[in-house]
Amino acid sequence: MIRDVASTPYPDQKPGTSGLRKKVRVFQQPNYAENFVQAVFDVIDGKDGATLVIGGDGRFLNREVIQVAIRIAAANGFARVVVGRGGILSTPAASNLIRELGALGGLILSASHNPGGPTEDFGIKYNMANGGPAPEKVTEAIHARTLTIDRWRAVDADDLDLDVIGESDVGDMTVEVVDPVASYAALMERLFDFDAIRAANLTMAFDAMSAVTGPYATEILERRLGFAPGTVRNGTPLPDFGGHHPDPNLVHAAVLYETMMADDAPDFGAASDGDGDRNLIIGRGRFVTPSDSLAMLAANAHLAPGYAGGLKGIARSMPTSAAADRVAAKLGIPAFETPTGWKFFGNLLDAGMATICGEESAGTGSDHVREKDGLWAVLLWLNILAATGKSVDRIARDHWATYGRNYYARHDYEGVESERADALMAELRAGLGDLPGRRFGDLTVEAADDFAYQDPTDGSVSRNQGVRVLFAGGSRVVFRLSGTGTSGATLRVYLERYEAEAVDGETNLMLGGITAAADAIAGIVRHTGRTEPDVVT
Ligand code: VG1
Ligand code: CO
Repeated sequence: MIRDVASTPYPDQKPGTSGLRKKVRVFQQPNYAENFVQAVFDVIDGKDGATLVIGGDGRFLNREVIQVAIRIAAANGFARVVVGRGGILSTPAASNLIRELGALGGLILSASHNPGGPTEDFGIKYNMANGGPAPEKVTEAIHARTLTIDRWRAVDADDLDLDVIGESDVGDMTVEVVDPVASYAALMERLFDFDAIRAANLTMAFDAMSAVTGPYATEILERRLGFAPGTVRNGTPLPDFGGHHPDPNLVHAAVLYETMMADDAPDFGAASDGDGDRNLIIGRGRFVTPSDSLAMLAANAHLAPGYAGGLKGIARSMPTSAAADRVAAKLGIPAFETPTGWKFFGNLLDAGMATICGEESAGTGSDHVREKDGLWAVLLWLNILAATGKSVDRIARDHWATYGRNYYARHDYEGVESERADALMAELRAGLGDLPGRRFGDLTVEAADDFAYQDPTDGSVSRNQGVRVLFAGGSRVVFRLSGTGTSGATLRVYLERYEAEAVDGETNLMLGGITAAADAIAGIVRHTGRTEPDVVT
């Protein structure tokens, strides 16, 4: 029944910020997905008799890799695989299922906000028993195993029908196809006051970007909360996301932005990404940056039943603006600064040190699961709007009046030649010691370093997590290379300026001096040949 298939290693199976992401064509090479899945199973303990959750965002190759992973899981000792109907599970719903079922872990098949289709991207990520992405020591062990692997094992079995709810056997293992939405929607009903949201009679537009949140948003927003039919746009998951980038930002969700800036805009607008863990928040006439959203959600979370007891702490990734730190200070709770990527929040959440976490890249979440959660952020915003009776714009203005405003933008330079991007970062790192005291326009460098993080729960240290240049007065610029791209390098430049009083400025104008300083410090034009970023978020 169980077959060992001889194989040879691929040199490029190093997981990045969030799992292994490659072009579909790379994943289609013989043994490529099989090697990686087997390497995961070779590294993790406790498979005998255990449950594994499998699901993905519905992109091209999702179903094929699920069938392969089921056959390999059956040959590696698992007793049970639970898979979402149609192969669908949003990343936060997968995290929730792992936790609810007491599973050993889960395979999440997604390249998240990256485009999908035969010539675009695919990805595989392993999550642990706590429902969160494998920490660095595990992803490093998986990578090491991919470099020595010489076989993968599978049971001989036909493809399963993933579209019918129910159980079947694959070898000695049971596979259960479940409704991907039910237990996630029930969790949301426990956290938020659905009656109050319904009673507030708000209007809304939600763009699911032809990705995984369509079925979740339709069930929760339209069926359970009573928003009008048609509130959810692009609600059917498509293997190529309709040819778009399922990245909820002002560039790729431009249609939603226009809707929300119009005179007849609904009260609230939101979007989510390919795998459902990101969120974009736009009120009528008011875009809220993800860093501000984190701070505003944290400041008001106690208005939702799930957080009525208050927060234990707030964690943000290093490039995320310090707006959330000011909320933590006011609440008298700890603020944590971690490297980019959700895997660094897991230990803080498990230890009960933080309740709400967030990233500037439109990820926010809490200790209800161990992933960021797009719809969770949308529902918390709706709960806050319902509880306060205020508009999004009013909440933002009131927040800035209390805490001051962290003007913020991220400039992405995409598809830069890797050698050029590496040269830029190397030069930057080499020159860090000379920066303190130097002036750029009216900005004076106070400190500069390459961010390193020591996890307060297990003492593990992660180095080289991005270059920070801090200016006197609380402004800063951060430089790092993306760890989720699949071709060339993406340089991310994060710009931030704090103002206690001047909270009504235009972000572009307010960040002009820092943008100029960023180029003077890093030589962006000189190294990349680019005079403008490709994407500004
Ligand atoms: C990006 C974001 C990071 C996020 C990661 C995964 O990583 O910057 O904040 O955690 O994507 O998000 P990078 O290394 O490209 O900057 V998702 O929604 O793509 O799983
Ligand atoms: Co995502």
